[in-house]
Amino acid sequence: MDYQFKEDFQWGVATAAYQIEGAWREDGKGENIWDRFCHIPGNIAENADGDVACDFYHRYQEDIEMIHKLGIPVFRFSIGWARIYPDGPDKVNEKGMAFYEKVIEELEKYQIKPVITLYHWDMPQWLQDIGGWTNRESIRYFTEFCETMIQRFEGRVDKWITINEPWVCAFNGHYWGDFAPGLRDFSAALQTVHHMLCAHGSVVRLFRDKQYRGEIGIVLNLCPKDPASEKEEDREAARIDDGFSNRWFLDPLFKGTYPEDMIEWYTGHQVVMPAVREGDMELISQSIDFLGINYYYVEFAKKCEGRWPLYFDTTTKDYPITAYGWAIVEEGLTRLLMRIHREYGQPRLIVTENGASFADVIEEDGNINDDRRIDYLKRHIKACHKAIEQGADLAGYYVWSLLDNFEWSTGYQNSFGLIHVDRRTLDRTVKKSGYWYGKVVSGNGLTDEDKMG
Ligand code: IFM
Repeated sequence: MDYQFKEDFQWGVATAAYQIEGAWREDGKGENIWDRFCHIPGNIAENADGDVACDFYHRYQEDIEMIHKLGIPVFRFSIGWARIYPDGPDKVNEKGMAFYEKVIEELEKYQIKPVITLYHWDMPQWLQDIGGWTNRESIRYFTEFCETMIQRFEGRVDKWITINEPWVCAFNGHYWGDFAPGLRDFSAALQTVHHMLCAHGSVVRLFRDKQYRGEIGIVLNLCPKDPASEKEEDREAARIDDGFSNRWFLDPLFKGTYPEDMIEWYTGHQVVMPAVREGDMELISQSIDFLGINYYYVEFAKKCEGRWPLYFDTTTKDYPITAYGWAIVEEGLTRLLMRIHREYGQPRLIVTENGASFADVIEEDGNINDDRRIDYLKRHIKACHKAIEQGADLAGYYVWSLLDNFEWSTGYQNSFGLIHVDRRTLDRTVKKSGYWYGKVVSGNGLTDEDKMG
C-alpha cells in the first residue's frame, strides 16, 4: 500500500437532513427556513425543493444497508431541528425523535458509528420569525434543542458536531441571499456569525458541564485564498478573503479574538460590528475535541472595485474544475491542514466533507463509471496522507456525499453522491466511486496504481 493510514483512521460518508430526508410535513414536522425559501418560486434552480429529496425518511434502512455493504464505518448525518421542535421551544415532537432513534438503531445493527451534526442550516421557521440567528435568543433555543438531543442519544453517538459551515449560513443566507433565509445585510451576517459561534460555545460548555460521553466539535468550510496575480492589490485581496472566510472563524475559536486587521477593514468600510458581550469570546474559544474541515477547492482572489465591503472577486485560474465550477487543487488541502496545525495549536482534525459534483452518465448496462470523481477523491485522500506525514493530527476523512441529493440553490443539478438517486423513481445505484471507496476503506489506504478493475 503506497498510502497506508493508521489503524484507527476513521473513514466515513456525510449527508444532511434537508438534503436527503424529504417527508417535509410528516409525523408532525414543522416548517423550516429551507421549506419556506424553496417554496418561493425563483429561489432555487428549476424551482426544486427538499419536500421529497432522497426520501431517506422512508428509505433509511435501504441506505444504511448500502453503507454497510460498502464497508464504510462512519455515517455523518444531521438532525432536522423542526422535526423535534415543530412549533416552538416548549414541546418535543416524539414522532420526530422516534425517526432518529430508528436511524441510530439501524446504524447500531451494522456497527456503523453515527456522527451527528446538530445544525446543518435548517432552522425552524418559528425561530426565524423572531429573527433567527440575528436574535441573541437563538443561542438559548439552540442550546436547549442540543441538550434534548444529546441527553437522548448520549453514549450512542461517536461525535457531535454543533454547527456545519457557519460561514455559508451567515453569508449566503444573510448577505448574498441565495440561501435561506434569503437576507441581504452584511452586518446582520456578521451578527449571525457571532451568535452561531456563541451557540456552538454554549453547547460545548453544556457538554463539558454535564460530562456527556462522546466527543464534540464544529465544522468549518475552509480553503486557501491565494492571490490571482503577483500584484500588490491582489495580495491584499487574498488577505481580505482569508480574513473574511477563514480567520474570522478560526481566530475566535482557537484564539478567542476576531482578527484585528479585519475589524479595522470592516469598520473602515462602514460595516457595523457585531454586538459582543462580556464572556462571549471565552465561551466561543473553549477547547473542542476535533475541528471538522469541509474542503473542496482553492480560490484565487483579485481586487475588484465597487464590491462593497470586501472589494475582491475570485477566479479558478487555469485549474480543471468540477461541474460546480470549483477548481480542483488537492495540494490546497495539504496546505490548509498544515496551516491549521501550525497556526492554531495542532488541533485534532477531521476532513468532514470532501467530494465533487460531476454530470454522471448512466451507461446502457446501468453502470455509472464516474472516473472523474474517483480521480478527485484519490487526489484528496493522498493530500490527507501527505499532511499526516508532515505531522498534522488528522483523524478521519468523510466523503460528501453518500447520495446524490438536494444541492441547495442549485436544486438537483449538482451530484456529489457515491450513490446515484433516480429523480423519478428514487431508485439507488451504487456508482463506480462507491465501490472504489469501499476498497479504499477496506485496505485502509490506496496505492498509486489503485484502479477499479
Ligand atoms: O452540499 C453541501 C453541504 O451541505 C455543505 N458543504 C458543501 C456541500 C457541497 O456544496
